[in-house]
Amino acid sequence: MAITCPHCGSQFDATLFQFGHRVRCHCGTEVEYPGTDLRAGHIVAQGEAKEASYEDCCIGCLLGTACGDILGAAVEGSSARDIRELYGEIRDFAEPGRGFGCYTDDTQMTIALATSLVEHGRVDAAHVSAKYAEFYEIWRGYGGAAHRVMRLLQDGGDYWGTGRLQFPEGSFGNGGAMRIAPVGLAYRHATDDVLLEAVEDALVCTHVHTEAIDGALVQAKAVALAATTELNTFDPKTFVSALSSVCRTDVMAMKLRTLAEGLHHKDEDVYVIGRVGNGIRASQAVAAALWAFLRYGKTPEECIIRAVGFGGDTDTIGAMAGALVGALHGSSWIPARWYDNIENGVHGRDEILAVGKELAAIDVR
Ligand code: R7I
Ligand code: MG
Ligand code: MG
Repeated sequence: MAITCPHCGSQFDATLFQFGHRVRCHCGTEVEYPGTDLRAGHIVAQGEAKEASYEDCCIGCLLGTACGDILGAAVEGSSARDIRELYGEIRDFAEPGRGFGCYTDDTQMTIALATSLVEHGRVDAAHVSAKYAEFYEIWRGYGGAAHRVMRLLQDGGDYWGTGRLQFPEGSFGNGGAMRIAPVGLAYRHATDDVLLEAVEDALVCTHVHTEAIDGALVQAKAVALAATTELNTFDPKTFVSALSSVCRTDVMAMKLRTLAEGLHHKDEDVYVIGRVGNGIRASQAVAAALWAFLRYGKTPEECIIRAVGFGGDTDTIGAMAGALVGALHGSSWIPARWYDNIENGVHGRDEILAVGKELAAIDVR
């Protein structure tokens, strides 16, 4: 798309609007990003039930990931209390240093995985590992071990070995779960065993620890269920009990039990998050994102805002909660103040939309 400078008439490629909604023309004029007409008239009020097409669920899932990631990135590592005292609620994107509207590793790896699925038709460990390395940008805020792994993969390292470089049993970090949503979409009709194998292959170059795999498996299954659930039949209690049957570790099973009890007793967020955690461990961040979804999934924008408000690994919890509400609701709920400000350069918003569309055609069983 070309954008015209209102002062001198020069034309810009829209990809120049990578980090914000303004660009400076050579004549000195600040040219505003005009937004997009793709979504004109599609903003739906919070809580308004609207069935989305499956294609829109895929787009919503990827864009929801980006929105949660960008919203949470400004306060990653802050406690819920600090967020509350300093900001009240985080409802708008902020400038975290990387650039306004700029996503982090969570979204970057999610788009890489989605792209690999679209190109290969299913998860292929070699293909997807190479794709992560191709998309990798050092300044996106990757976890400690990821940098070394990505550099080794870029230099032709063996993806079967890189997952144990830092820790002998592999990383229990949430870097697998944070990016797994596209697998849930593409394998929505697969058996749990087929889904598990896909999750393991999508994670093998970075996360081989059983907790990291189990967290990602639960998140993938949750996305698959959300994307195939009719909005008006979404029932949090049924949803969490369906997840209990796929998890394979005691730690994840216990967290899911805590969520089910929390729903049953109508527990406060602070109590539930205090029990399941909000940290970098896969089981913690997955449980926290799921709690946001179970508790606030009917109101998607609110769900992401609450997820970020839980504190801790806020970009990741926000990204995973965003993937879940997007899979359930599609994309029409995304407020313009978020949508218009998602970075839109290389691998940016327009590309996310296009990949989401293509992902919808994949149905591995
Ligand atoms: O899991 P990973 O990709 O990190 C994802 C996080 C998200 O919050 C992103 O938003 C980004 O900020 O990073 O990265 P890893 O390096 O695999 O794991 C992250 C961290 O978890 C490590 O740097 C360790 O501090 C910790 N960790 C472990 N510590 C001790 N023993 C992971 N596994 C272990 C372990 O086995
Ligand atoms: Mg991140
Ligand atoms: Mg994070």
